[in-house]
Amino acid sequence: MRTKAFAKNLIKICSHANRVAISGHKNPDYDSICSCLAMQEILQQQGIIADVILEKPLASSFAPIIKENIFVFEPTNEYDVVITVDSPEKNMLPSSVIGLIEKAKFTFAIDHHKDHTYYMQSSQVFEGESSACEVVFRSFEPYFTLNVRLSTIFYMGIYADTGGFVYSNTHSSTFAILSKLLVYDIHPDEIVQNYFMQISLGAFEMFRRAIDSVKFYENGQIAVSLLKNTDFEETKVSYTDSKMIVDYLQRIAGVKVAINIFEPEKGEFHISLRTASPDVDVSLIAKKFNGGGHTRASGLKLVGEYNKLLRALLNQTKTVLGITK
Ligand SMILES: [Mn+2]
Repeated sequence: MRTKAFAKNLIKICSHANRVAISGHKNPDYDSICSCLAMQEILQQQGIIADVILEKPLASSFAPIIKENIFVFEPTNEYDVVITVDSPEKNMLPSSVIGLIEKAKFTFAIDHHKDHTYYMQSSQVFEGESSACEVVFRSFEPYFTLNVRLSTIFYMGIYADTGGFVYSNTHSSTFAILSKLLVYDIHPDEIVQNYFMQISLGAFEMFRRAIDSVKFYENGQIAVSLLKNTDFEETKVSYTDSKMIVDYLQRIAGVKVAINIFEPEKGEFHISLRTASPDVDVSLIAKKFNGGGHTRASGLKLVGEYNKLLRALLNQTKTVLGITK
């Protein structure tokens, strides 16, 4: 349900607040960062100063939209209002933000995840919408004036979460927003080349290693890649820069589930699940292990012995695929 009251109420409460904090999820992606920055700019247009809280400085790939922003990394102030974006669960937030929520008078969540857990006092969740950026755009449209920077922010968030406007979460409403953004001189070709296509040499080295690691199961229906802790130690490449493999294996004909495993810290496994099959829901695999996400793209974290957890992952994947034997 689209509620205009949410935006009106949020603006009203923020305009009476001393301090407003905005946060996305840990290990932020473009949609998370961009929806934070969009909220910050929208509030600023309403005469409200808000801080965007981050766990740690961002990778340089976020450069075009962050240079004029000051993030708060270790909040020492208390905030009377906390707004979260793109975060379906409280435990996905930076720990400092969880502390801020406990002390805040008013708390709001803006999200598009279908497994949103309604952990804030007031929530605006449009399930299945392309991105948190789209939810922000639709909810707050009466309260902002687009400009080059805000249009760039929305474009980058929506581009990222729709895989370049092709995932099943891309609706006519998404293109309706894009047509409004492209009125401004935002150079989508340069944004896409410089921030989504171009990769560092380190990212390429990790992609090469990940490709080399791929194993197939169940007659090629399941593909598994693994970047081990030794790969991270040898290359010194960050986890964020090692994820190029994530959207790749689902492209192989016959592959129904791509399981991409990363071990940035010894014994701690970050797992990204992808599918391009319309009849497969990878969030059902992630949920089994307390992970979450979307039908086509989900993630989870596991700690333990690799062979054991791989077996558990494969078993649950087979169940989701309806493979009984
Ligand atoms: Mn998102």
